[in-house]
Parts: sequence; structure tokens; C-alpha cells
Amino acid sequence: MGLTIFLDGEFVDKEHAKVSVFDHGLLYGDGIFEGIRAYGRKVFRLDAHLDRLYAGLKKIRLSPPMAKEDLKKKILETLKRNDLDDAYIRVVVTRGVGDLGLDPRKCGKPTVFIIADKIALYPREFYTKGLPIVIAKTRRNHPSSMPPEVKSLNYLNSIFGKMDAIDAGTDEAIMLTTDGYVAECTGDNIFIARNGKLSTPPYEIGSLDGITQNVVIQLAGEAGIKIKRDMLTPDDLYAADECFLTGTAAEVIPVISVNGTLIAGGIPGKITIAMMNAFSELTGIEGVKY
Ligand code: PXG
Repeated sequence: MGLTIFLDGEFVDKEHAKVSVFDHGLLYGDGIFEGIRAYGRKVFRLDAHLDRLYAGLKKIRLSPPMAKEDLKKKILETLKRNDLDDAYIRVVVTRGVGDLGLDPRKCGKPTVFIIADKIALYPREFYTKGLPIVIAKTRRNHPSSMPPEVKSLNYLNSIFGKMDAIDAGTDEAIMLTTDGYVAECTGDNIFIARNGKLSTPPYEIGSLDGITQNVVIQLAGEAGIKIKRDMLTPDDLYAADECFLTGTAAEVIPVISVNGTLIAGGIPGKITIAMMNAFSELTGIEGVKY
């Protein structure tokens, strides 16, 4: 049996889940999305994801097509209908169908869809051996051009970063701000450990206010590990004792080299492993049941 998709108020088969070529989500990337995970029939940090989605809609001045609580129910129903124990959920709200012009006022009603499917993470070996990454040639969007808190449907900045990673023979790349500070990776936030303390960049400089990042900040606090929002340079990465990435898709993944410079002697560090274990424990117990 194929996947069942929620689209504009109805549940339809994947084959019938189609949107118009006049949808401004497609024509201009005008819309917002969220990526959410479910573990063992529980959706992890669902409210935080919905809050971020609705904050994004407000920022792009798109009035929500449905109440947050209703969307939440539809997400849970999509998971139930597809009978998924573990899943990756993609929620998308676009400006809707308009004409061939940018004017968002000409779009009738927003398009909303929910896809729940399996997810392929980075190959499993990277979680034990660690991920080699590079610094992307492409710089992160400047926050004055693209507010970092908006998970917009236009991800070309990250896709350029991803292509830089692929060109360098790696799977992930760090994106620097226009003035050269570490912002984040193409779809993950970044942490370093130095002298037993963790640092991660402030989101105001141009990274997403990551939900997994905030979970790790919470877990580090609970484990008595000092954690600070810090402006980091590439030199701080090269000099770090440990480095790891966080994201809904990636979870917590160790980094073992940056531009070929080994970190932590090329093996995942102690704090990284502690955070990976704490994260996996939490996703096993916390979440909204369906
Ligand atoms: N930075 C960016 C730019 C992201 O897109 C994160 C950080 C991590 O945030 P969360 O809240 O998920 O911890 C993201 C989210 C993918 C993919 O296919 C990645 C994300 C979203 C959707 C798809 O790699 N990352």
C-alpha cells in the first residue's frame, strides 16, 4: 500500500497528492516547512516545531490556514493512517495558487500538506566513526536578507553549501556568515567542545534556532556541562577538542575533521558520545503519542 498524504484538508494517496504549477511555493519558494521526527509512536518536540512553523508564517505574513491544534491533530492522524512507528514528518505551508507575479496578495488560500515517511540518515558508520566535513565556499544568507528563524521553502543557499561539500568529497559543509564567523551547516547546527565546555553559535548571526540544538543545550545543562553561545571562527574549529552537529534529520553526529584537519585525534570525543547517548535516551521516552 502506498503512502497517504494530507493535502488541503483531505487524505489522499501519494499518486493523487499534486499541487498546481501556479503555487507560489513552487514558483518563488514562498512558504514555510518543518521537518519533525517520531520515535516509537511518539512525536518528538512537536509543540516546538509547530511554534517555529507558526512564527515563520507570521514573519512572512501568511495567515495560518488552520489552527495550530488542528494541524497537530492532522499530523498525528497522518502518522496513524500510515502506521509508522518511527518516521520523518514534513509539514509544508505555501502561499498558495497565484498568478505569474510575486505579489503574495494575489494568492487565494495557502496550500498545506503533511508527508510522513521513513528517513535515511547519514550512513550509520558516520555515527560511530564520525563525519569529515569542510567549510563551504558559499556564505550563509545575511540575516538582513533572509531571517534565519524562517525555515522557508527556498533552500538554495543550503543547497549551494551542500554542493560545496560534495565537490570536496564530503557529505556536509559548515557555512560561515558573510563576515567569516561559523553559522551552522547546510541542515544542522554545530557545537564544539573545548576544555570540557561546549559552545554553539548564537542564532542571530544567521543560523536556524535549532530544536535539536536546544535539546542538546538542555541535556548538557542536566549533565553539568557548561555551555555557552559563542562567536566561533574556523580557527576555533581547528583548535577544538571535539565537534558535533545536531538536527532533526541528523540527530547528534560526531565530526572528526574540518577541511582535512583532524579533531579530537580523528575519533568521536567523550562529550559528543555523552550527548549522543542522552539524546537517544530522551527520544525514547519523550513525545506526543499517537
Ligand atoms: N540548520 C538548518 C539550516 C536546518 O535546515 C537545522 C539547522 C537543524 O534544526 P532542527 O530544528 O531540525 O534541530 C536545520 C533543520 C535534510 C533536512 O534533508 C534538514 C533539516 C530540515 C529538513 C531537511 O537534511 N534541518
